[in-house]
Amino acid sequence: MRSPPFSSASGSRSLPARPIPQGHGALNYRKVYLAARPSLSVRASSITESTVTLLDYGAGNVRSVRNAIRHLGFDVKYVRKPEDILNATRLVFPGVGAFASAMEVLNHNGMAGALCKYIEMDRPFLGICLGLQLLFESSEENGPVKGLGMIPGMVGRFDSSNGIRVPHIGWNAVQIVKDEEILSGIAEQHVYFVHSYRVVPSDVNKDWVSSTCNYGDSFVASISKGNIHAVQFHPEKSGEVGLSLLRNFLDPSTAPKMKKLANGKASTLAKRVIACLDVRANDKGELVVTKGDQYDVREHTDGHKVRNLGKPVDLAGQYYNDGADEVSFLNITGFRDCPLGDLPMIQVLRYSSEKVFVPLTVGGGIRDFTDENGRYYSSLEVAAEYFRSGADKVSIGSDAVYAAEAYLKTGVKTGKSSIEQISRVYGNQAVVVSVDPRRVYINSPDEVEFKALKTVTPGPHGEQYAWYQCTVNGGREGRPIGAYELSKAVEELGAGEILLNCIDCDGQGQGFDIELIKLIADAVSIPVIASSGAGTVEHFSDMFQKTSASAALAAGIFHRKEVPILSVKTHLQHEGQMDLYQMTIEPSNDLFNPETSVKTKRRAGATGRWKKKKRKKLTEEMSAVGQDQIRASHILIKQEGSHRKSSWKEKAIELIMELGGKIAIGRDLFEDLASGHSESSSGKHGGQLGCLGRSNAEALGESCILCEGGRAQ
Ligand code: 1PR
Repeated sequence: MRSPPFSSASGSRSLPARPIPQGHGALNYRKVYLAARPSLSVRASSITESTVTLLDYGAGNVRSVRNAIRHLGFDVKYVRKPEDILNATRLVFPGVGAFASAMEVLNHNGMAGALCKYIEMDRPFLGICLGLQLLFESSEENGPVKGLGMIPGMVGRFDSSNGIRVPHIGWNAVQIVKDEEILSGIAEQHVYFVHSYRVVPSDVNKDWVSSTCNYGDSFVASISKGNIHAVQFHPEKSGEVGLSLLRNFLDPSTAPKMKKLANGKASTLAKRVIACLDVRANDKGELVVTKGDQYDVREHTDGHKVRNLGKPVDLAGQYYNDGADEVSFLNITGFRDCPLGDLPMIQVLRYSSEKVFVPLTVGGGIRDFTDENGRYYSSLEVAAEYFRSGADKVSIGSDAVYAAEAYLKTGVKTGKSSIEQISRVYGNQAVVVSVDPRRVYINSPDEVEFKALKTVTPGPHGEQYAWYQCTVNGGREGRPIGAYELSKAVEELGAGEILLNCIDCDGQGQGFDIELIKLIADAVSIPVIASSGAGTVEHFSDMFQKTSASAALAAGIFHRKEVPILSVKTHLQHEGQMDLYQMTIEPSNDLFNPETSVKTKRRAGATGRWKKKKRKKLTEEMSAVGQDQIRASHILIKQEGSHRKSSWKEKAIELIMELGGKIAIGRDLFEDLASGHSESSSGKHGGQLGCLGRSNAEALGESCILCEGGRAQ
């Protein structure tokens, strides 16, 4: 086995209901969006212009940020010494890990001084996550600890006593409080946050605060002054919205003018929909995505081969395009293989992180181990390699069970368990514990020392109670600990999130185990991801209605293409469980430029008179009211009746996106597009109300223009 190259300690804090579902069938929103953007790398006229300096101070992985910058057409140069900071023309600082250790490294290698000097000179700077927090005077995290002191104020912990789950993980909307071009296109959009500490807006920092977000109470989502910008969220993990912010920073000449300050309403943290890829080597040794029934991944016929549902990198990319809020890889035989010998898995992560701009979690085999050459690796080193390869979070299965058992036995936190080691360096938001429980029926709760519940689905012999036994090694071995006890213990040890599977429900498509999810979600104050058993969109809404889980994960229905991710999100939105679905696309100035490229002209010409007319109209409207006021409904409604086929709607959306309008679409259209039956809506409304009926428009909230009789009101 070739030993992987390790560095001391590295990893990522960068982590991402993503309101950017993709069209199914003919329309690919992301493709349209990207096609409409000019190539930034071509525009950059010199090496200096196209080079971005990235401050990786050695404490973790900045691969996701690097990938996002490269995806936008820029080159990345890493800071190796303090002078590199001073020589930078644009500096991106994706802070990684805990506040104290970051400051220690920055002070030790002289980067702190160089950073302060660079910022004082008002040179282009973008801090991300901890890169925002470090600019403040101090942080409560393991402290107080002194920060760079560039902005007055202290970084404090979210207060979980008011009922919120900490860390704040997931997609939340920002409210703009200061007109900054870098924020064009992100007002009221959901972006991905993952953090336990935050800055509260106050009189002392009000000159700096450019946007806020709401979680429990209001906190600073971004700061801006002159050329100095920093964001608490992760643009590199916030899909297209995040990429547009990065683009605004990297090439301000393309940033659209912000014509209207959109204060926006406070949003709530959206429920996440996660696609999971169980990965293992098949009998030929190729790494494939597989899927089990109650953890049995072999065909029942055909020589009992490992089921092969596709290639990991392709599927991860597809689920990103389909609107997944996160993608998880579980290396399901990691428990028996040497995890770092599994270089294909590391390659899968590397390639996936180049095209997936939402958080990637990887699990399987995260534990201390000794390889065949006698070399010992700590679980921290294993995790570090995963982080370095593009993972945003690691998920620990079997090893977390052993750690919880030991902790419950002795009551002592040794600091040596994988959960403790990894959370200490990377923060607890980077550590997920994956629980694989099996339901055990009993007649009385006194039969076991573990938490049991009275079940609504009695056992095969009429048993009225059940407890959930944790297992290790892919469900092969039951352990003397319940899922309830385990979850509480791992929270205390430093886990930031629980991925709650259920062996009985896995692959059955009969719905989530609501009793189990409620039991665990009520027991802990960290986010819980409900997993196993999803078969219909109603299973998701039912689970979210009945439990306080923060996210839902599914595998089989997505792999088998029975239910697209977009349909799940549409349904959740319909049920009021997801914030308004909308897309904001930055305008492509090229469309208005007399020097428009031949390619664009041809595209414009090809769509005929209709499109030309609408472009003219939209151009006028855009200059009159600002690009964020343009809605698809204007076009959609007016075209109703004259076109019977779905393609006109798709063209309309495509056009809006090219022109940079914000799209708020009615539920009918949304569902039609999701299911690929968009002509049905014209029939439904007889060409009168179009696809944006009043009630649907109202349901979509303020940002929707109501349409009646072909007129926008
Ligand atoms: O113990 O740290 O090496 O981690 C191993 C990881 O691999 C654990 O997270 C464990 O859950 C997972 N795993 C091990 N064996 C299997 C198996 O299926 N034989 N997969 C397995 C677990 C469960 C979910 C699945 C959902 C949704 N898969 O991740 O994706 O149940 O499925 P559905 O929507 O089709 O019902 P370690």
